Amino acid sequence: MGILFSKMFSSVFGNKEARILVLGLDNAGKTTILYRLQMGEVVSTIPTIGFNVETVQYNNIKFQVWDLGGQTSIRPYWRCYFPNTQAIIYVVDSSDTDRLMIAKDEFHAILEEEELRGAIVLIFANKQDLPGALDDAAVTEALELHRIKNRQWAIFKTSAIKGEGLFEGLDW
Ligand SMILES: Nc1nc2c(ncn2[C@@H]2O[C@H](COP(=O)(O)OP(=O)(O)OP(=O)(O)O)[C@@H](O)[C@H]2O)c(=O)[nH]1
Ligand SMILES: [Mg+2]
Repeated sequence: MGILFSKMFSSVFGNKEARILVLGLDNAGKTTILYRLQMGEVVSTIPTIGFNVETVQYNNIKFQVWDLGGQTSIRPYWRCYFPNTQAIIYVVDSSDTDRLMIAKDEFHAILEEEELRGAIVLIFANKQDLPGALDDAAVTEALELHRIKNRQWAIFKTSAIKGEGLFEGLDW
C-alpha cells in the first residue's frame, strides 16, 4: 500500500526515478563526476574498487547513480549491475589518447549486452581542461559512435574539475 501510494504521488507530482550506471576506463573521472553532480564539489578520489552509489535529485528526476571501478581486473564485474538500468554514462579521459582504442572496445562490448538493450547512452568526453584533450568530434570518431544502432545517444564535452558540461548532459 505504501509503495502504491508513493507511486501515485510520484505520477501526480512528476517525480521520476532513473537508474544510471557510470562506466569507463580507470582514471577517466567517473568518481569525480559522481560527487561533482551530487555535492557540487571536487573531491579527492582514489581508484574505485567496487562501486559508489549516490542519489542525485535534478529537475524532478531522482537519479540513482552507480559509479563502478574501471580497472581492467574489475571490469568483468560491471555486468552484475546491468539489470534495470535506464541510462549509461560512459566517461572517457579525452587526453588519454593512447587508451582510446581500449575505451572504444569496452564501450562497444557494453552495447552488445542484452540486459542493456533498452538503456540510453550519454558519453562524457571528460578532462577538456587538459592540454591535448580531444574534442567531442574527435572522441566521436575514436569511439566509432556512428556504429551505434537503435539507441538514443549523445556526447558532451566535460570537465569534472571545472564543473563544465555535466548538467548539460543530465538535461539531455
Ligand atoms: N584535469 C582533470 N582531471 C580530472 C577530471 N576528472 C577527473 N580528474 C582526475 O582524474 C583522476 C581520476 O579520477 P577518478 O574520478 O578517481 O577516476 P575514476 O574513473 O573513478 O577511476 P577508477 O575508480 O579507477 O575507475 C583524479 O586525479 C581526478 O582528479 C577533469 O575533468 N580534468
Ligand atoms: Mg572511481
